Amino acid sequence: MFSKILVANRAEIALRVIRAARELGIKTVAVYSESDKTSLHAVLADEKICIGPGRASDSYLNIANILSAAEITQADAIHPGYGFLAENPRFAEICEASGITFIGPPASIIKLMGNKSEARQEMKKAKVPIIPGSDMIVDAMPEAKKIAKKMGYPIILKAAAGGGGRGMRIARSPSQLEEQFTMAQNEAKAAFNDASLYIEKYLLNARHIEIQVVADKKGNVIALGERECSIQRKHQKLIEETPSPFVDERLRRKLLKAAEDAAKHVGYESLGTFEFLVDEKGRFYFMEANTRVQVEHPVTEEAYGLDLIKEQIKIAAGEKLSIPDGLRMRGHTIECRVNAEDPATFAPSPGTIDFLVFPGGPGIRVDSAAYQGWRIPSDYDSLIAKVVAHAPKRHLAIKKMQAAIEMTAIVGIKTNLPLHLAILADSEFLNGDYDTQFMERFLAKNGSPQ
Ligand code: MV4
Repeated sequence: MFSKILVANRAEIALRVIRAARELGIKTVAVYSESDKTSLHAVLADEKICIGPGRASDSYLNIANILSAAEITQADAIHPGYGFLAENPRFAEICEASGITFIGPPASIIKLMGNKSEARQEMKKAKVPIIPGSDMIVDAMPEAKKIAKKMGYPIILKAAAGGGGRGMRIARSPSQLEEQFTMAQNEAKAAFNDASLYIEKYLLNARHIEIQVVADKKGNVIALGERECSIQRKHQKLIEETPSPFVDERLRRKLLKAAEDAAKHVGYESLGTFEFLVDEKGRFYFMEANTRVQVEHPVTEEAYGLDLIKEQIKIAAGEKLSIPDGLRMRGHTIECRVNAEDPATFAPSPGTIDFLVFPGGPGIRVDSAAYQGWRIPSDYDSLIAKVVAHAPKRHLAIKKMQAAIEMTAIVGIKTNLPLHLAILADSEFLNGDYDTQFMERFLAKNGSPQ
């Protein structure tokens, strides 16, 4: 087992990794930027080391600084968390070349899944259904039009180097495609330094459902239920739940089998998430695979009574998968992402937390690095807490979450707590009869609750 893990991340996920490492008896090193001097991850790790200025590209994205920190502190493994360098194959490769274990899949798998167009083709080979679309990168308009005409509109242009909804554009007609194509290419070039686009049929009224996979280095793979992730705004998830109100036992078996087949086909190792779109008829299609721990991993942890981060660390150290094969999820689990943002504009609302009370009690979990008196830096994303509720039934989990959100107090900054309360009271949400267009309809109906 490792003796010291460097956590190449910040805030709640850095704390989450530190907690798991402590339980395993492993020492931790926190890296922090100049704007994170008073952040909890820097305070609670066994050692800390400053890796540069607040701006992420100068600190949490600076590979040389992070590797120097690992060498100085003699860490034998690096946990990248999510975001930042978590899905950078070059970083994973350099870690391995320096004799430091990257806690995640091999660089080759990160690279394969990072190209969303190649990942699609690989899944096709594994006989996992993919959304109808182009077999390759589409570089020119005439070809794009030909493919779109054959599939029928609407279509969606996606950046091969993108993912998570970044660099997507919808076209509903040949003239819209004409308008969007070059813009999408330019955007992809600017955002990812790679203009490559692929095309898919745009599926309306679908659900975004993802499957958690855990795989060890010995070829053992287990798929751990679905997470319903259709409640998103601008491709940022707001609420996730399991089981999905839409997924019955038959569909679940098929989704789990597809994710397991996919993972086995590529020789997957570590934690991974396979994202699917599921249409009204229960037909499902692979969208993309994420080779990191997800923000919403606690939903699966509470449903199965597992610690996925401990599992991930043990797998990276070469241990055999220790999750029993027939493990079943229990009850219903919901997560609300609490963001420091202006409810009217959704703009980040950095500042000092003057007063803070988090909820508790049976079935409530809060993953957060926030504390009273903490000044939230403006350099990073606005996630400040994940509130997770677990109960025997969906309606009870919703009630528990409502009570938990009502009993949360965050003073000094603006948050999306009122938005969560409004969604939890929405009839479409309560029925469980929602899809990826939910937030659009919700905001058109209610405006933005404050
Ligand atoms: C789609 C789609 C419909 N058709 N692709 C968003 C996240 C990224 N992983 C892919 N996403 C989507 N891809 C096709 N071919 C719908 C989504 C999508 C979505 C779209 C609009 C508004 C909200 C959404 C929420 C989840 C997924």
